[in-house]
Amino acid sequence: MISVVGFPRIGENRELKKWVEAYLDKKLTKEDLIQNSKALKKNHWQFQKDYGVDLIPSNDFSFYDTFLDHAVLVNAIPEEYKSTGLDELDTYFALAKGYQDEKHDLKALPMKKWFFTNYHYIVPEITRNTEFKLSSTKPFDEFEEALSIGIKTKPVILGALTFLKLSKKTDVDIYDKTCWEKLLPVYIQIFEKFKELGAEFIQIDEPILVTDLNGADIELFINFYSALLTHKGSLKIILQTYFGDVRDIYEKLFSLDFDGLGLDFVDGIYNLELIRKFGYPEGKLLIAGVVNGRNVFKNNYKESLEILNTLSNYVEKKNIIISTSCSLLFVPYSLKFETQLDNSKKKYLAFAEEKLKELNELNMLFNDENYAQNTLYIQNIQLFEELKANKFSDINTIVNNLTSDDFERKPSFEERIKLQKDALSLPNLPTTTIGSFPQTQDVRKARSEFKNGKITFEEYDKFIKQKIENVIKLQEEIGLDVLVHGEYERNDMVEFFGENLEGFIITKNGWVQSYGTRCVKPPIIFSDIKRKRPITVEYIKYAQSLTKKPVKGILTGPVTILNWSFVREDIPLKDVAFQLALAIKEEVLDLEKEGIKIIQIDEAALIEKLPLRKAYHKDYLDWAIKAFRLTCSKVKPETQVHTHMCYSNFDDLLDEIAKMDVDVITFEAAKSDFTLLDSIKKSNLKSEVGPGVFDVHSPRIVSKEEMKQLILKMIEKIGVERLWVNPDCGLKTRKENEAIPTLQNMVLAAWEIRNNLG
Ligand code: THG
Ligand code: ZN
Repeated sequence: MISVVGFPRIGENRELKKWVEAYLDKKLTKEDLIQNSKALKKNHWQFQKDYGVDLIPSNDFSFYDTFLDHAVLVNAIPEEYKSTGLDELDTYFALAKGYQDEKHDLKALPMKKWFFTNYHYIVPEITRNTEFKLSSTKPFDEFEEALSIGIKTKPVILGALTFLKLSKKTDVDIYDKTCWEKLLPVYIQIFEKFKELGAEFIQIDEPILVTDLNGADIELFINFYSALLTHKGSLKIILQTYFGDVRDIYEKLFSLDFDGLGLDFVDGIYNLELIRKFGYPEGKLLIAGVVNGRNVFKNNYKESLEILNTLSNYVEKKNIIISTSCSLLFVPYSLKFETQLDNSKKKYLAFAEEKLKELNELNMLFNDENYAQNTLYIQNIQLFEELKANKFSDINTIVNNLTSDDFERKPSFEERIKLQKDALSLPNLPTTTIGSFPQTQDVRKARSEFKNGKITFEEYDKFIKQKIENVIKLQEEIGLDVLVHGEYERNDMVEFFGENLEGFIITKNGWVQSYGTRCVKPPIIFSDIKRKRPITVEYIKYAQSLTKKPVKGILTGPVTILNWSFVREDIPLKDVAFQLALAIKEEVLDLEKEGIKIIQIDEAALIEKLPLRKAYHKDYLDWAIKAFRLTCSKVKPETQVHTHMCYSNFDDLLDEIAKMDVDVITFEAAKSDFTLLDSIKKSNLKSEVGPGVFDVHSPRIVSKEEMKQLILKMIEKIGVERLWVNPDCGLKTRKENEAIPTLQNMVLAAWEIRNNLG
């Protein structure tokens, strides 16, 4: 049998994104949005059925985010969103995007990264007043929609522990029986409803089980599911985990009445050890995740079959269901659109569609006594032999020849910062931006016309230079101290470097959902990374030629390029990170040579792939920080190195971040409390800091007074000497009429405080 944990929902041509955006823009009716989406879901179910998938997921669709869907399902939504008079769908979008009218000013609920992926989920809030009750029919409607085309799906429901742990809690203790006992009846009702509808399998997702669990987590889990599973009746309940192994709870799961366990054997190969050590409960299904749901490389059949064969020593073969390691949400749809891609590369890749085929072939081989003679198997072995011959070339020699000098910037921060202050002569509270300016329609149009050959390079280049001229003038008018060139030549901060470095595959249609309707197109790291030529120097140099103020050269750091790309699985991440670092280092030195005095090496995603278990943090941070240091160890002391980090929930990691040894770090400030600034003060971090004074993700125009108060508070916390004034992230997704007034107010706020300080 074959199972799929979840399927991408955005549509093979991002149809859903376009419909939802059009609906929110009032350019598509509600009826059309709903009808179109129904058709899309049916397509996806039929598609999986045609590929022979037995356990086809439903309720993995979402107009925005499945975590938010679940919050709505169990009624974990704040009261104020219910008093708007909006209908169910518009209330849902109000939660996701915010809502304003004469009487309401509702913010969007916050987002967080989903484990170590580049997907963001919406974080609901649970309070003492949250009244859990079944409040939506979405999972049941979808089940019936699929039934109407003759497909009995496996509804996917977010599990209680993952839901409770990853929501924001205000004045409630989730471990208190009175909390989770109120949630239990909702899950029981969900079971009842699916029994009525004639469902056979239900998949309960509990990825939180692959993180470090404490005794209370385990107790809660066992209590909740012991109670719930007495209500399952004829349903077969699969406990689905992914993104790692379940070492903290594995053998304790045996006593629970689940009908099957979904285990990840890609990110959680230790699950195999657990089975070896503790065995497997008799008669239960094992959903064996062997096809990687979050990378785009072909499956190694030999390795997968070895795993499956080992498993069959502990589990009856008929009870082993071949599956994806996690939802396919994290990979693009299909290679069929990549017509420009040479087969010598394409043959190593598998997107969602090709992964369905792999599941099918693995299932066939696993059930074939003589699979070793099967051509599919033999061809796959050959493919991986070729790939082995195609290992990264001289990386080991280069990396082994690096000495501690290559990672060490000299002299010390204290000495450098003095030299920099002299060289730059910036005022107190220097003002700057993170790098990108609004990517207006004209910019997107010019880029796409250039890519499609409708305009020449000369025309495109002239356009970009004009944009740079305008943005330099604009920043001078606003009165910013450190300027940027605006990044008009870049589509995405990672894809752009992928396009301009050797070793990457760039896809035409390899979109994956990042949040809501927003997608990214991660480049694929395929072979040795080399810099063919300077990448950013010309435009940054041009920008600097237009002004006497310092222009900050903006680059993307090696760890962020790595974490937002698809990376080969047969080469250690560390090696790839170091190769990237050496390429970025060349760019850094070229910028410096051309007279750029401030260089920002963005590490927006430095800790995104931090292992989920604490025990493995050190190793990751060691090489990640080393890779960063490699990029800037050789710059002159008077050249100022900045970095920018998004999602600053790195309170616990400040001493590690201190090891990056940067001169200035800008980051997203904690939304309302300033605990991070307190932590910074207590940590080893010496850098100057620019905690964002406004949230770039909101269209709101922020007043001078509001930012003044904020800056004063920051001064109180951290002192005026090391404080910069800047937004919390790039302005790329803002409109000009939103960004410019707020920037003006920001600069005025800094000026007034500066003057008062004398
Ligand atoms: N680049 C990459 N990953 C990221 C970010 C990024 N992950 C985290 C964060 N930033 C996610 N934020 C966004 C913000 C905007 C968009 C995508 C992710 C976006 N995408 C366009 C869209 O969906 O319409 C597509 C790209 C385009 O056409 O320019 O706007 O910055 N790699
Ligand atoms: Zn950012």
